[in-house]
Amino acid sequence: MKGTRGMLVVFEGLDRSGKSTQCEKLVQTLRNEGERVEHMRFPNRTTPVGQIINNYLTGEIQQEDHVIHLLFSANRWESAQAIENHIKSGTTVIIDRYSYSGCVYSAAKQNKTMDLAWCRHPEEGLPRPDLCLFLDLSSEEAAKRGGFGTERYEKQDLQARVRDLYAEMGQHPEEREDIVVINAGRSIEELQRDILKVVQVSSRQLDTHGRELR
Ligand code: ADP
Ligand code: DGP
Ligand code: NA
Ligand code: NA
Repeated sequence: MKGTRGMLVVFEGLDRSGKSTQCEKLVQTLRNEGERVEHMRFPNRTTPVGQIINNYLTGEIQQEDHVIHLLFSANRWESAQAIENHIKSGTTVIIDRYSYSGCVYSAAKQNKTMDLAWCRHPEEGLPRPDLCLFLDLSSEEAAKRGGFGTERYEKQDLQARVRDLYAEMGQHPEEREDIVVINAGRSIEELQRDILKVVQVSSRQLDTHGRELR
């Protein structure tokens, strides 16, 4: 794909919706086409902040809701400059979860002082994705898939609220244009084809409208 900068594409969805599977396939496909692609994921559990998050998710430690929210956000800010540098140098960046997760998982806790608007604030100023692929699957379908139920948020009632909050974010003027809803209840191959098409369309739109950073 021509152009002066790389695209920023993020995958979002419930736990077990197929994000990591599709993220890897897209990275491979684009690399096979000769594109430079950087593959990232959040939370990035390898940094000191990420290790605290990991211990929280596995249940080894507790954290106050606002504190862990800000740490998840800090974990993205740790990589913000790197993301921007990659994009500017013409590398496509594909990320497994981003700010949308940051907002909906925290808002799903129903803490009185943490509505969606509050949860958005620490995310403001992070590199803005060109495209957010939301892999949409019901919490019932997600629960049927392998491995569900080991980490902190992998409970069906919370996941159901997360899905509703993703839908709410999809209506918001800030994110509406960036989100494409993908029906994730189909085969891996079907999804892969659909996702590639959406990415190609989005890339052509960038070529038409200019690739300056947003
Ligand atoms: P996520 O990253 O969203 O948690 P994964 O890609 O890890 O999801 O997939 C979760 C589980 O579901 C894995 O066992 C994976 O093999 C399986 N899976 C992924 N995509 C599909 C699909 N389209 N249909 C059925 N099972 C899938
Ligand atoms: P995984 O994507 O499988 O590595 O799981 C990460 C878990 O953490 C998953 O349940 C979603 C949740 N999560 C991801 N990002 C954030 C965030 O920024 N804030 C909160 N509260 N939870 C997040
Ligand atoms: Na998970
Ligand atoms: Na994953």
